[in-house]
Amino acid sequence: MTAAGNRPMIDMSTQLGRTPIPSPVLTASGCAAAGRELEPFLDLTALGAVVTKSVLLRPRSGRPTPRMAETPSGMLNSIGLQGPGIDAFLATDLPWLASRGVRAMVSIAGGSVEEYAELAARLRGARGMVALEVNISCPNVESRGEVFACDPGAAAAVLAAVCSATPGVPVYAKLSPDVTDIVSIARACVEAGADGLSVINTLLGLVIDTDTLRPVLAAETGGLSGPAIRPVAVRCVWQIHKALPETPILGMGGIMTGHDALQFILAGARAVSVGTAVFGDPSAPERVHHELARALANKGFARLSDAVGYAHRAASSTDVHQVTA
Ligand code: RRO
Repeated sequence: MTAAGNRPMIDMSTQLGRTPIPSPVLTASGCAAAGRELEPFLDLTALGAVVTKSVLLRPRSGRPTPRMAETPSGMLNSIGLQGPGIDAFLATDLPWLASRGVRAMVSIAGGSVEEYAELAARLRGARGMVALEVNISCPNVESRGEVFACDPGAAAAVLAAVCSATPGVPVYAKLSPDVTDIVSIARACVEAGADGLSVINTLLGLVIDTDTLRPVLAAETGGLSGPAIRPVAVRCVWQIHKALPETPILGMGGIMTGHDALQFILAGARAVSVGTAVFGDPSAPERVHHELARALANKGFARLSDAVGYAHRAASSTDVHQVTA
């Protein structure tokens, strides 16, 4: 393996849908607003894309505080879709990303199929947007009935509406792990027109304070993220890639290092999002890119694409990738 300076020469390019991106590492929705707060810490243009906090039609203040709690190897949030709404997003956040040449994967969320469709229509042709992530899996909504990702029919209705409103833009459906059969939801989204799948959102959790004898979060339940959920996320990517090998997957859930990212790639993801890690290390997405390149080189891969889904192959005694450099 050749190396430039300390950096291995690995082809790290990949795609969002059919759109080429130079790095498989993206930010994760919800962990850095529209990306501006990460600018002092890393080169945002070198990332695959910045995935923005889910935007709604109208501004929203979110759920009451406290709305974050530490958990073993993770954290629980009940932000509740706080954000400026689509008008401010289109006037301020997206132009800021576009002016700096940062690729934006725009995350949208709504309370009805019509709201999702309207958001998609508002975003049609927006400068700087390279893909849409349709968040149908936020756990912090008023009722579980609003979690479209828990029902194949509801998930498909949202994806069909969004895809017909934004022709030509790769559309990813963000799935929830809190279902019995994630493959059936994934399949419904793809059959409805989704170009790819974001796997996974947070898991619904609860922490109780043993001093106050009450839930720590004002909203009671919240979404669990961080390394604690990584094996669940890798399992979901694995199951979906096995059933739908041609469908691009953006994997996420507790990625802290390049080796964590490599697990997702080997399970079948073509790209990954780094989320909770940025709270402790805002440069984590850039670091994970370089660590992933090194981990791939150490296993003898010349291209990221050769490693996608590799763990599904039967092991062989002549397997060059078993050699650690
Ligand atoms: O805003 C949130 O509370 C939130 C969202 Br939209 C989501 O998709 N996942 C999450 O854990 N929190």
